[in-house]
Amino acid sequence: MAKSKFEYVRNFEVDDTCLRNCWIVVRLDGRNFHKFAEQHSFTKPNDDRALNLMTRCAQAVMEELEDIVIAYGQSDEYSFVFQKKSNWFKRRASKFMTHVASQFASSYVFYWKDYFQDQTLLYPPGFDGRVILYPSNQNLRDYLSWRQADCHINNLFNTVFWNLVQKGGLTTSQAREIEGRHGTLSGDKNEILFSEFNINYNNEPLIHRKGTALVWKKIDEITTKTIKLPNEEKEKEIVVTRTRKKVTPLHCDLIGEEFWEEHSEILEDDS
Ligand code: DGT
Ligand code: MG
Ligand code: MG
Ligand code: MG
Repeated sequence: MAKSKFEYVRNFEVDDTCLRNCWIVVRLDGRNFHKFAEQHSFTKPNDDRALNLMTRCAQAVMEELEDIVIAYGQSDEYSFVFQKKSNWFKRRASKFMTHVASQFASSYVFYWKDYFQDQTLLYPPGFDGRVILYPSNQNLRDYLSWRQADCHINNLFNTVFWNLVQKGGLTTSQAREIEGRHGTLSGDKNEILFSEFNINYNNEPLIHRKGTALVWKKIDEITTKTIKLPNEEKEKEIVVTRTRKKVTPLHCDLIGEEFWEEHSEILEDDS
């Protein structure tokens, strides 16, 4: 086909191909969720409806898009890790970022009512996205460890803070003052929870302490099928086992070795 004289404008598009052999991570984060959580009456410090909705959206992203090997989420954020050999959309960063963000955001609205039966969605939420490339397995593990450590630090802080307010009857500024006095030492925060509220932090729900990792798990799907053999009169029932891959949520430690030994397939292709 003959080219129009306008065709040259295409040359203004820039190349944003992700470097080969690197893990491609897309992280989304809710836009102004401080306000969104207030307006939709999220429970403090953790709203399980909101956390489970985030995970439902991440599951949709993993199932709809190609090549995601693991996702990790906490608070209003989710990270998606694409295979280092992925050639999806010729590794164009903008394609990865925009497909993840739009699929996630539309899922958030689509599945809202399944998690918030008594709370209408008051306005359309938005999510920002970024792409980060990690050249080594260690870098990728450190990235996920960083996000999980962030989950832990924030959750410990928030658990102390909201116990001081909700059960201790302190004002938010008094609670902030006490947390400030104890600095960032987690031992001190554990101590406040135990001595003041008889809470052992280690018994708090794993989903709040560890966040949520989504991985592919092989499951055997057993069904029965009715077949008719050519030489036989009667139909026959046979059992068929099919192995399918299913997205599965886990609330476990990602920092130590155990997870990576148990799920060695995630990092396996290290060439
Ligand atoms: P941004 O990301 O710069 O647009 O601003 P925010 O407000 O989204 O800030 P961010 O992402 O650093 O912090 C997440 C906010 O979301 C934080 O203020 C608390 C809120 N949030 C997340 N999960 C929950 C929850 O389960 N319960 C409540 N009450 N709030 C939550
Ligand atoms: Mg942000
Ligand atoms: Mg946010
Ligand atoms: Mg956030």
